[in-house]
Amino acid sequence: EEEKILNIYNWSDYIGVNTIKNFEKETGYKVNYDTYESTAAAEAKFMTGNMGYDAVVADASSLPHLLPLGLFATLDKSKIPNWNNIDPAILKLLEKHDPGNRHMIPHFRSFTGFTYDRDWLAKIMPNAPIDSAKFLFDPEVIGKFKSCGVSFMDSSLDVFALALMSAGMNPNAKSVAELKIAADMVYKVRPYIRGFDSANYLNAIANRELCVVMTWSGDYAVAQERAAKSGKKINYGYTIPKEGAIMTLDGWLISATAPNPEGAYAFLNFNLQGKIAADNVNTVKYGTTNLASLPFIDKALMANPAISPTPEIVARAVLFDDPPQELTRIRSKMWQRLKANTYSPKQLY
Ligand code: N2P
Repeated sequence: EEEKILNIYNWSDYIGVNTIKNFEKETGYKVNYDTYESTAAAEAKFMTGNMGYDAVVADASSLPHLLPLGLFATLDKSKIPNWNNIDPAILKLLEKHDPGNRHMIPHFRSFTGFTYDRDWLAKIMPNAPIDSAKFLFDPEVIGKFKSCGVSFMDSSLDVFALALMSAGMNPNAKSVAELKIAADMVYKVRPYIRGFDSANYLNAIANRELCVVMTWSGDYAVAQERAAKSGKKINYGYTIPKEGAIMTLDGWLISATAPNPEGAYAFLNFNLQGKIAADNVNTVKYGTTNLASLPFIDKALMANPAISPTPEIVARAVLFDDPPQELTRIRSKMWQRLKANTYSPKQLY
């Protein structure tokens, strides 16, 4: 008998500890599982065309520019009977990026914000504006945390959006001039930022290497759990800024060149079972997109507004627009320069 192989590509730390093992046990598939640590890295892989994966996870807001490239299959929903478990409110939001919900199966929902060490905060600046995105972009404030360690996500989309939001502007930059405002704001606090990373921080926080970390919701709860497991008592807080809540939806796509599309359907339908979707949430601690998962999610996560957002947070949530390619190109250039410390506010980038 031929070996059944399935090739998956997902964000790092973005699935239940036992999900893949359970799928292999139940179906006899052998899963090759690869991970990535930034949307830019994932998109570069997608663009190679024949990437060799069957199912991948992507940021839904990238779909308007990815779908026209024909890289992903139109879903055959007759092969996804558990589709009905998906939260219809999430599907409705997702239609902004994938009209008719024809390509993407939602995985998690997250918010962009920051994690902070409450004890450091109390020592360094007890009256810090901790509920505001200004905390990250006011040099007078964030500068005080330089020595205990500040990191920003390696995601220009998220960082620029938070910067604009903190200035009371629309987080979706609509022009080069708005991008420039955001880039200049990052430039002003650049001396206080130790690194740009969206993956290693889970361990760095738990090791007390950082005290203010731009993260997605849920990550702080994972870091806290890791710290506790290694016997450290760290008291973390998480802020979804009061100025607005940037919400990201991530979901599964089937590659148009999948070596094994049947395997992809089998896995994605498996992943939509309430119990499995809850296992994913209980490990990753991001917001669920699956109604059937609700009864199986840890109570503490259900009660945590960073993970299970209140109606008030959802009401002020903003989704990313897919910016025109030219703006994305300029934003990436600015970002490279900001990271490399070669950005100059006197030039465009
Ligand atoms: C997983 C990061 C998920 C990205 N570690 C949130 N959009």
